[in-house]
Amino acid sequence: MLIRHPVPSDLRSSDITPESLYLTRREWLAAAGLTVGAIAGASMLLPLGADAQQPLGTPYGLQPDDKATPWEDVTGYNNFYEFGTAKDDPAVEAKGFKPRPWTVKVDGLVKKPGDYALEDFVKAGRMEDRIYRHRCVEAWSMVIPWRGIMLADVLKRAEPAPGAKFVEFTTLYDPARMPGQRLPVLRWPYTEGLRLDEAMHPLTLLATGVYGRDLPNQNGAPLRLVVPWKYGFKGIKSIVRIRLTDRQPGTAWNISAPDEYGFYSNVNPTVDHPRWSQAKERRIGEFLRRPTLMFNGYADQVASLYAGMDLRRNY
Ligand SMILES: Nc1nc2c(c(=O)[nH]1)N[C@H]1C(S)=C(S)[C@@H](COP(=O)(O)O)O[C@H]1N2
Ligand SMILES: [Mo]
Repeated sequence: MLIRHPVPSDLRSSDITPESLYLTRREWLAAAGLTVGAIAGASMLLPLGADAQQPLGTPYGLQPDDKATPWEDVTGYNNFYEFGTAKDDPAVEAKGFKPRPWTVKVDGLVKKPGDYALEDFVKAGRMEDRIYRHRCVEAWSMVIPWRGIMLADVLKRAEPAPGAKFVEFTTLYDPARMPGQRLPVLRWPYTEGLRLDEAMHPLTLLATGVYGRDLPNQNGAPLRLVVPWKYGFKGIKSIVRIRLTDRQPGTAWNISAPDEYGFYSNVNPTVDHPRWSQAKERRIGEFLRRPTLMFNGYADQVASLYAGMDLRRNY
């Protein structure tokens, strides 16, 4: 079963490569009797047994040898310091977290601020399944089938005021439910930020699910940001507030180590982290390291946002 999704107009279908979880690209093309052009925009398939196959979503910016990272890794190898600093902590420590009921506040420089129950909040946009590359600043990567809505739709509903230039996101602050917040590892609550044009970009998602299911707690239930051309820490989890501002907001990692983590944090293989190279990455589940791509492979879609900027200074 193949499904087709419409693609935002500024994403060319030639940028989208179909892949399958269980066949190589060549085998899959041969089996389907199709050429690359003919099936651009087709879905990846998740094999659920001999006769049950579920579409994973539309691939965005995937490379020919990219395969969706297995569910076990996507939901078992996480960064979520509110639930511990080891990669296998969040899956265990977040088990009892209750992500509902949940309220999201949209405020700051908007004409229509509001407090929304999650179910109403997501009505701003159309739910989509999209498969994105994910690159962590620690030089590992995954390919993740997200479910979510475009942040642009949420912002349009709020109607940004003329002075709005940035968007600040805030994670829930509740040390009783998020035990990691009792330790001073970061400034709590975790915050993140985007320039308004980055936030409005059609690739920028607010995800509510992964692999066609609601987000597991360890992945940022019930709502988290996904910005596929930036390092993973920009993808703030368990968001309770979205605030528009006229000034660049402080962000958790930039405040904790400004020389190591900048505001932009665009994936850039030519600008190393002070303590390690960013030229290569380890795809979780693979042995050999892969070269890292400029803007994580999304340069055609996003490089124009940074025209004329020195990306070495604005890291
Ligand atoms: N609130 C919050 N959001 C967060 C983090 C965190 O510690 N707290 N970790 C970030 C980092 S470093 C990464 S790589 C991604 C990991 O998302 P994943 O566990 O779903 O792969 O979440 C980001 N969002
Ligand atoms: Mo990360």
